[in-house]
Amino acid sequence: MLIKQAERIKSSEITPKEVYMNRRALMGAGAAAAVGAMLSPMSASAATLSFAKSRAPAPAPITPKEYATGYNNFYEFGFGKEDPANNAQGLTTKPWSVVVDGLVDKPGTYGLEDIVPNALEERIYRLRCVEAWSMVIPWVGFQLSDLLNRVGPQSGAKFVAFETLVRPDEMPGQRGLFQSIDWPYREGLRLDEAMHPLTILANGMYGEELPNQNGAPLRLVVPWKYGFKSIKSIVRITLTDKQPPNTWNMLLPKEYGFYSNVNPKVDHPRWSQATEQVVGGGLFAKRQDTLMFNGYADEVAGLYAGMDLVKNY
Ligand SMILES: Nc1nc2c(c(=O)[nH]1)N[C@H]1C(S)=C(S)[C@@H](COP(=O)(O)O)O[C@H]1N2
Ligand SMILES: [Mo]
Repeated sequence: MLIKQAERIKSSEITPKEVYMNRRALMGAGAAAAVGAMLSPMSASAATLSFAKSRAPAPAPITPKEYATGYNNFYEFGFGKEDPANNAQGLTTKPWSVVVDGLVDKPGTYGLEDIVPNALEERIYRLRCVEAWSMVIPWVGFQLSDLLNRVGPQSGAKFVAFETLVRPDEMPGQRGLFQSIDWPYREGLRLDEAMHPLTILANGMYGEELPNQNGAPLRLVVPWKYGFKSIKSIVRITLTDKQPPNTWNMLLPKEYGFYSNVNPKVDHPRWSQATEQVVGGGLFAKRQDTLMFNGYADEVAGLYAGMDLVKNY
């Protein structure tokens, strides 16, 4: 695994710490509304989001922003870790709409402004990639349950399926003759996982609008599951009675399951999942132990009571 080295990051990519801290202090002082109602199609690119402080447990330290925005997986923009930051800048994210369909009372094509509520929250979550690296990211967003409750899941709905944009002209990873991935990138959750209060849709991070390489303008974040469950740049959300297909399971079913809960005791067939490399922790940072459900066992273990987590990997 390659870790981006500090000297290779342009200083222009880095938000000076005082600016970031001042902005946070401003928010804390209740000035959030004055900072602006962001994310409207008209908002400036450097918009700041307004949000409430998280009450969720905050793991520390937060990954430096230049790593979280410079070392990414977003295969629509290429397989390399720096490809998304290099290739996603031209993605059109405004306007943006999301199709909500399937077993819901209020299906439709919703503009992003109708999906994102006025009240946003900051959630500082661990992100554990199945490739055994991790970060700690301050997301800005809202509970997926908030949206699902607004559209009204019908009684037969048991799963939620998600799809990413397909746009080969702006997504170079979707071009070319030899495509192993059957686009769109797809993911899914059981309805109770989707309704869990830790499951969010994020439209920002580090107090700002979500960068394209991190899944702008709207991505899922499910902190107790491997990172690939947290699907980016969502254009479709479908309530269904059947377990939906998910991209990595379609590609390599023996290696990647539907559940993909972080589990240090269930190794990937080709590597151990017992430990992880902290990205941005310094070149000589020791690997740290991976925690069951990525440290969120108190909150989510109950969802899997009685399930065999070796079979349901
Ligand atoms: N559409 C889409 N979503 C995706 C991916 C992808 O390739 N395409 N990669 C996943 C993987 S493997 C990880 S680890 C996370 C990385 O999120 P980040 O780049 O914001 O850290 O996004 C996930 N969501
Ligand atoms: Mo990942």
